[in-house]
Formats: sequence, structure tokens, C-alpha cells
Amino acid sequence: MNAKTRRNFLADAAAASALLLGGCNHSAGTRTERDTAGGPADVTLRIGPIRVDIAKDHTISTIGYNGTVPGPLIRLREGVPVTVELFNDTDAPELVHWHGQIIPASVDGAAEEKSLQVPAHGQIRYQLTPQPAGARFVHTHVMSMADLNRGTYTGQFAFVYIEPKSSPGRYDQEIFLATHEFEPFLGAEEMEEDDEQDKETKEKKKQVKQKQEKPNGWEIGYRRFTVNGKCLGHGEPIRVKEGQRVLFHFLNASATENIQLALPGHQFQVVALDGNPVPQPQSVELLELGTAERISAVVEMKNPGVWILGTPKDDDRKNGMGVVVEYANRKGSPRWVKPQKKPWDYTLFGQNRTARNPDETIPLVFGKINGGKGGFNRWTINGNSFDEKAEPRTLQKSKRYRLVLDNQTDDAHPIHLHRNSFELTKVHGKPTAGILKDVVLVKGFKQIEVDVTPSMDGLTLFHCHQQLHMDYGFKLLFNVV
Ligand SMILES: [Cu+2]
Repeated sequence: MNAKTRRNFLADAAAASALLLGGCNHSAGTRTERDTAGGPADVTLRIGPIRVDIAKDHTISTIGYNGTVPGPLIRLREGVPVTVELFNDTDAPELVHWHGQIIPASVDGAAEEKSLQVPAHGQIRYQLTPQPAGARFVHTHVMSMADLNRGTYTGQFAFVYIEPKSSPGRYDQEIFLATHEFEPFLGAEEMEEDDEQDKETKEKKKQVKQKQEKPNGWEIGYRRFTVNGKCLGHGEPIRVKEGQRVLFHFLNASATENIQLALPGHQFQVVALDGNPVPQPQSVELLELGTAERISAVVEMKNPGVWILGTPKDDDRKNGMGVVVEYANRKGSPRWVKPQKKPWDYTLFGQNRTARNPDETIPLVFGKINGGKGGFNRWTINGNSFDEKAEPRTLQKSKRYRLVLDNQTDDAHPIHLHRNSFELTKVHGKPTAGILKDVVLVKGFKQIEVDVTPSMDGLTLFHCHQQLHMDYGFKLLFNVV
């Protein structure tokens, strides 16, 4: 702040934020003194209450970034440091998490990692160096517990695209789509997985149910479903031309829901998962994204018409989960055709080989205890719910660890590791290699193994990205030394 008074600094910051409202200003030039003297930041996010017209005659009140849902697309360049300024216009402290980036714990935006928080009606400013390249995102990391007006239930999310140093390939249009549900409520209905479960899984489910002393606790339901903050049919259609190659970046910005997406009459050529290029791009009809997962996929537009890109779940699509894709000079009601059911298989996009042996293997068994405090299920890793007083588990920098994610519950868990990418090495018993991710969806009673070689020291949070699961115990803290 140099010799400036705090009052001057705040005035400057407010002016800067007004200038940048609705977007982020990426100063491509060299670092200048103004960064340390309180001038405009490269990225400014203002957290505040907003009203969003998600449909005709339907406005919701939520909290968002810079007045929109999703917040503005933030384009950064790999390895080029930026100044970030965060303003909080709400009555509660906030945490802004840079999901999927390998950055210091102080700026990662997680309370467990002792990151900087944005005070209520306050502001903070810091620098970070974006990495790795690809589709990342930014979202709130506060606990919601039973308050469904907080945390990832709100509109606090925005795409972050870190431009790669080399070209990502040829395409004619690039489109960012984030799915999110609104108007959450607590209900009793258990989430059923869509995939037909095999006999063994069904049997395990029965056994685990019998062992539970209490009935299943609260689940979350939603009344409204959106893509880029609009219910199906209420936003601008995606306008395409025959013969175009459209690069879609999908983000599941849900608080709790895993989702499938299809565009009838078209194939998705999956080129990146969680922003990282896959070893084997493959075409599929149906995408699946656990909470916080990203998929980048190229679609060749060669089936002229007006189509719905949306979820195969009819009720959810009717309540908004979809967006219209309209070819030039084509009119009429958008068409939906139910896609064939084919289970999502990460290994399709990986190398068909066994990854090299880890230095150490860490078993992580996920468990659920029905109906705890307030009627909420409690979640455990190796028998324990998160305890902030417990010593974090130490990991050595540059050592290769194999995390064995063993889901002994009937729910699917989108498992996230902060400040690292991990390599999928085994999916449901099948070896694979070369797929780098930061979230992996572990289905009920399934096992996935991932290898991680931490490159940056500090506290690193591991958790289920389903807000309700995270809030009620599904977390573990590592300390990389
Ligand atoms: Cu979970």
C-alpha cells in the first residue's frame, strides 16, 4: 500500500472494481508498480447478492460474482502471474477457491488450508500464477450445513480458462457451458444412480442397509435447473453453422448433483477431462460429469436442425436442464431424442497400460452413517469424519502416492484433491494411465485408484465435492512437506 492511507486505497479499489465490473481485465503486459501500489487488479471479483432471471417470469435471489450467474469467464495465461482482488458485499466471510489450479495454500481458498478469507463487507488482494493450462473454475468454498442459501447452492461460480502455451487444435467456435440447479430443498428421496447396478453392487447395498441403525438422512432436491444461468428455452440458443467444429467446455457447477448430457444426432469428441488433454480422444454420445468435473469436447455440426443439448432425465430437462442448439436458417421446436444408455467409462480416454508403481499406497475407505445430528447422514474416511483438531497426514513432495478410493456407500462421490492433478491408474479393476484429473466420480460400491505426486508444499484438502457430504464429514487434510 506504500504511503497511501487505507481510505485512499479503498477508494482506488472501488474505482477499479467499477471499471472491471462484468468482466476481468487481463493485463497482458509486464508487471508494473501499480500492482503493489493498489491500482487495478488483473482479476476483480465482487461477491454480492443478485437477482437472476432464469426463465420468463421467474427470478431468483442468490449470491454471485460481478452481478451475473455464472460469473464472468476469466481467461488467464499459464505461468503469467496475476493480481486478484476480491470484494465481499455480503454479511458473511467468504472463500474463493481456484479449483484445479496448482497454487499456494494461502490463495487456494479453503479454510482447512488456512487460506486467506474475504471478510464480510471487506476485501482482499493477492497474486497467483495460473497453472496448469485448461478449463478450471472458481467457486465458493464455505460450509453450508443446513443453510441452502450458502456455499455452492448459490450462484458463486465462474469458468477460468488458462490458455495453454501451445495451440489446443482447430475449432470454429468455443463455447463454455456450466450446469447448476437452483431452489434447493431438503427431502427424503434417495438419489438413485442411473446406471443399472450389477448383482454384486445390489447385494452389497442390501448388506450395508441392513447394518444401519437409522433410516437414511436428508437428501437435496431442486426445483429449477439451468445451463449458464438459464432454464431450457429461456436463454439465447447456441447458434451454429453446418460443417463447423464447435469446442464445448462443460462444467458441472452443481452443489450436489452428478449429471449426464447429450446432444441428439451428434457425437462429442472428448479431448480433455478437467482441462487436461486426454491421451486418447474418443467420440461418445453421452457425457457424464460428477459435481465440479469439466469435459472439453469437439462437436462436428453435421446434422442441421434445432436440437436440445440436455440431460436425459426427463423431469430435470422439463425443469430447465438444457440449452437449444440452432443451425443457421433452421427454425421450429427443438428436438430431443433419448440417447442410448451406455455407462461412462474414463478408461476409454486413457492409455491401455499399467501405470508405474507408486512409492506408497494409501487406502481411503468411504463410509456413511445414517441419520446423525439434525437428521443429516454423517460421512467417514477410514472410519473417521473430518476433525479439524486432528494432525494432517504428511505427504512428501515429489513422492508418488497411490490413493485407493474405496466407496463402501451406495452414493456416487465426486472426489476432489486440492492443489494437485492426479493420474487415474485403475478404474473398477481395470488398469489405465495418462488421464490427469482433479475430480473423479466414484460410483456406489466401486473402487478407483489415482496416483499423485505433490509438487508444492503446504496443506492440501481432499474431499467429496458433494456439498452435503463435505459439510458432514467427508474431508481429509494432507500436509505436503
Ligand atoms: Cu460424496
